[in-house]
Amino acid sequence: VWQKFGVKEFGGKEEFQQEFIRHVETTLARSMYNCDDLAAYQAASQAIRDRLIVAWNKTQQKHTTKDRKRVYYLSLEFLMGRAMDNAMLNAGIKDITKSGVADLGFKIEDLLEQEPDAALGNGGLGRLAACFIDSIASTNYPGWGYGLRYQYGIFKQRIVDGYQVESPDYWLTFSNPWEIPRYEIQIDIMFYGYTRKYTNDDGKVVHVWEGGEQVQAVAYDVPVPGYGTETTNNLRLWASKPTREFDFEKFNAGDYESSVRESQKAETISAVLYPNDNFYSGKELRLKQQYFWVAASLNDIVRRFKKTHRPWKEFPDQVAIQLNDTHPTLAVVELQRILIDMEGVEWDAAWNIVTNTFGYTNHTVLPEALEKWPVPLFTNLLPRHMEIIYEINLFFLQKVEKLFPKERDLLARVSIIEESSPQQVRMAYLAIIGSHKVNGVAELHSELIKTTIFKDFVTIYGPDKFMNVTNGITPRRWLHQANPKLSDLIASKVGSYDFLKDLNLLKKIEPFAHDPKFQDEWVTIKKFNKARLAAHIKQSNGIDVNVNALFDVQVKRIHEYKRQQMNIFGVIHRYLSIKAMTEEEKKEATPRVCIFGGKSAPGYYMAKTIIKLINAVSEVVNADADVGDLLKVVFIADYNVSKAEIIVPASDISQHISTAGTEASGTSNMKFVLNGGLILGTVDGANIEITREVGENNIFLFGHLAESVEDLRHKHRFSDVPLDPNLEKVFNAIESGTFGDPNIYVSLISSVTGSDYYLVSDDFQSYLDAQKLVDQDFKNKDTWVSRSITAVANMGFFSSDRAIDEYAESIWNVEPIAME
Ligand code: 26Y
Repeated sequence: VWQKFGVKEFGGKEEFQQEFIRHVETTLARSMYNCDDLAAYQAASQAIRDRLIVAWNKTQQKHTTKDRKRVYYLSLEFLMGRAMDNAMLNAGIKDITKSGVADLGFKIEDLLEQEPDAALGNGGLGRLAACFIDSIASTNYPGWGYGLRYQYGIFKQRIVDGYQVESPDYWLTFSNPWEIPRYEIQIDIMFYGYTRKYTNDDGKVVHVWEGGEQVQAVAYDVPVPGYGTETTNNLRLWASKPTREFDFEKFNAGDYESSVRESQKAETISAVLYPNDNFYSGKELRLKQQYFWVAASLNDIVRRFKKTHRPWKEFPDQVAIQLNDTHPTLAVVELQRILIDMEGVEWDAAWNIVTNTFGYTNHTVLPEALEKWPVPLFTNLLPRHMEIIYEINLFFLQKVEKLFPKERDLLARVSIIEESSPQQVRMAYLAIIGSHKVNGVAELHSELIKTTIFKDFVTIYGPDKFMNVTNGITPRRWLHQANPKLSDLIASKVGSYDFLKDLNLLKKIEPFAHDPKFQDEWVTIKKFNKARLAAHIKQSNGIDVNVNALFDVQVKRIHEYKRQQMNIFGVIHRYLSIKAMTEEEKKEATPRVCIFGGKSAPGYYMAKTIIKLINAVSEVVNADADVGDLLKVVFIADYNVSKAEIIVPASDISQHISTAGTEASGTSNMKFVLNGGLILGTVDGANIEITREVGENNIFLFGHLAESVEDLRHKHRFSDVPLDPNLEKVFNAIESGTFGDPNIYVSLISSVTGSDYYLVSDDFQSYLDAQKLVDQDFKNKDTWVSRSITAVANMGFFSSDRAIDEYAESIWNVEPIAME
């Protein structure tokens, strides 16, 4: 039946089928008799995409005629995952599509599996950008995302002999129906060269930048359909191409090869995503990517603004630009350059426009993740930008000196240029100075940046420039799409699916937390989701897991600060305990399945060692007949958005156990609780706010607090802190060869027995205690399920719609534009 909800204008099932067949026969040039799942996926996508494009066009026209302020979200990463299911659900056409393809002999689930997972991001930051553009569209804000169209997303991970092995993720093998190439939108981008200045006829000093290498940016547009609204926004991704005249001379002179080599070099700019999460490595190509993307995006934004024939001072009334971390900070400099060098705006007026346009979001306090570009590299690649940075810095330091004439060290501390050798450009400082608002991503994190890394800037600007916007997740993908049965059950009590647009309506299920029938249905759905994951594990790892066991999950990038090593040490401790149990004791024990997943940066030795240990433990434990169903250990290879959609709904417990003060927010914590899993976590990031919302009885917290971390680290440095005795037993087991060659784990162990920077030993006992509580509480099924329901009922705050409303209200000053 055609639902009223089909906001993206499908006439109904028959019309969909006609479109589907037309695309098979014409777009794909295939016959319906020779149409496999891949072709069917492509044809169905084309049919859906056509609808999105109609809605996209309407939306863009509307936004242009309304002529109101737009927001641009600049992110080097958009971890979108698959598009088809999301497009159908957001457009309200899943039912007709599903039954439409079924009539033609296809299962929708099989078609969905054909789509490659668009993994143009590393982890939390990239997925946040994807959730945010979903919310911007769903809440009817006029807003675009700008990013890079990497030909290779984050590498694919395989596990060979327990080790991570990377292979390239060429995700564009078959044409991508979810993008619209805009070959007509081509922007010239320059690198290198030199600067000159001269005095023009009016006696004005004019700066020019010329003589460098040129490449072209080509736009690819990805429609972003809002849920339950016709609003369809745009994600514009840039690809690099050689300029049309690339080496015409060489080509004419018959030097084809070097001519082609040059052209290939241009394409490498957008070829590959850097696979580092929370780790800076100063590669020139990365800076090139940043400038390429920023320059193309600003050119586009400025061109759109100029069409309105407004005076420049109105630019910030029409345009808000959000910087997703420091990666797009060059935009600050580029806009200043456009205004003063190209448009003839005076410095001060231009700088006013710049600072009123930008907002900067910080995502980390880890020192190794802060971008600092060496001045020589910077000057060579972007000579004019370096000059402008010096000017920005000069004016800024003059202002600081006036405000604090006696504080000489302050100037060195806040200078954009770090006086190291070579000198470095501190991108975070440039981002702060170039923005009107700076925000952290959870309350604790936003406090920490004010009191630690950006303390001096609070002194200079006052506290109002700094604020918090706690992250959120889109309930469309992370509840409705990933867990349709739970979404349906919730809807049966809420009375509609309105909670997918107003997540606070989840409160309406709280009265049913102790309702036996509701509890039963809740448990049945969890079991179904666990069985779905168990089937996946059986298929990919060949391991049988018991769906009645407690599913304990930690999936996220592998990083020492996230402490997967603590988790696996805990698993070893559990294994040793089981080995020491009597048969009577075994009957009392709670069976567990410990599930891990996540990628390590290819060059991160310690993270790779952690993966190896997890797999080594898995091999030994799963094969040990003494253990049986009491413990299974699983490492799921190639964790990505699509796998998260299967894993997240299946957890009983998920672990978010970073050293306090290191995880800015975390967002998977929100996804797990929204799906009825409880958290075992530290007092860190958004765990704190989740505790406040769901109540402290419905979360398992442990470990030292952020405020003690510095002291503890100090102790490790200046005295001999004894190793936790349980951890010592675990290390003894590893060192005695229980999990294979102990030499592999020497540095992993000594990082703990040595300085223990991440306080694994300090938190270990507290961690084991919390785990014990989890085991006990899981036995009490009634209480467990009521806690699960209560937790979900109180997750409304963590919708990314709420986060976007806060950005819109307090940073962007943009308002929704309703369709119709
Ligand atoms: C310097 C560069 C190579 C770099 C690349 C990626 C630096 C950082 C990152 C990624 C950072 C990241 O993903 N941060 C995470 O952002 C999430 C969304 O705000 C937070 O929830 C999470 O705690 C934080 O680690």
